[in-house]
Amino acid sequence: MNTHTNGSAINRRSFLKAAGLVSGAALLSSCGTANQVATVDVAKAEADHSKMGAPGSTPASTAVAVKIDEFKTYDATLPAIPTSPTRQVTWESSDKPLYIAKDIGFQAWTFGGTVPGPILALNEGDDVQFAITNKSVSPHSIDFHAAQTPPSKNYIAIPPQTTLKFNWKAQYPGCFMYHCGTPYVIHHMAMGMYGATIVKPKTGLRPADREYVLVQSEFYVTDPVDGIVQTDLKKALSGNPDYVAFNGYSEQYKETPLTAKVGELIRMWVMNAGPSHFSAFHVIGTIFEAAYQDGNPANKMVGMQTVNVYPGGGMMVEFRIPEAGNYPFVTHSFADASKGALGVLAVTNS
Ligand SMILES: [Cu+2]
Repeated sequence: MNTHTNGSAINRRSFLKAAGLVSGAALLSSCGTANQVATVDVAKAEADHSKMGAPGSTPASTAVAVKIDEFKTYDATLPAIPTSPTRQVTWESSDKPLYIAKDIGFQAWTFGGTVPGPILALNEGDDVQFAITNKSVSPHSIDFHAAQTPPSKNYIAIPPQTTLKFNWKAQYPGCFMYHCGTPYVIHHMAMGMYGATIVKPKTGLRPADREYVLVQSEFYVTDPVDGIVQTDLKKALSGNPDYVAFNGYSEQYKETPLTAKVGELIRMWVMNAGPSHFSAFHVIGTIFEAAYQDGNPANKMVGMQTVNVYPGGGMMVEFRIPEAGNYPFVTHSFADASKGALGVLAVTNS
């Protein structure tokens, strides 16, 4: 993205174009017109960030250590899907420090207090009655890739301490992203505001013995201050992350493997939240019996060794393991695997 006009600013239109958002009326409407705001000023964005109570902004003379909740493994199991065709979904966005790697506390912006946010599991045809209250100190928004709805009406900025409600229908099955779309979008996504929506097809899927949801994402961070790191927007714009993770924590499923048994049908829903890197999802030691682009059963591929999960996209893979052992899963984009996007599937005989 060679669009820098000076040391700290890039042309805004180029920025949005690079982010695939140049036609995003809602995004423009939530931050003024393109004419009103000519540049993305990284320094300003960082200054705004520092006003948001981020621990890194605390002057050294008055700094206090930030308390971070003990890390809990993100449960990758696909939740059971209620049979009711009307789903009331009520979330909060909030600011929260949490761990993204061993001993690395990170100042996050969250949906539901975790990174990624909660897994939203639906059936095709479900009506979602959605409400979100912004408990953060900065404006946020939400964009469901699984929805078809006017962004200018529903993907708008939600001021702090206010609630946005809108309804949408899950008309396509698949593995979809949701994320905050508030400018600067890459900043809000790099802060942790994303998650997966899984929509099961009304025609059903063959029974699986295990169903896991993995969200790959990148973290771009500053040096720690008071034991906590912040998002480094310049690094995010350069696309050189410090950590890459499945479900928000580098190597968490290496420490706490996912499990399966020999011969079981294993289904993984893999969503790539980016914000910028492609995922080359691969399970070492096996081949995918079937893979479905964006998780739609109509998009079937067979015998895949590695699948391309682009930023903002999803994939569903199915496979069986014939012999017990530990089977690492990675992005085969190995710089990112080396930065934490790897885990282990521990397969036992019984
Ligand atoms: Cu946001």
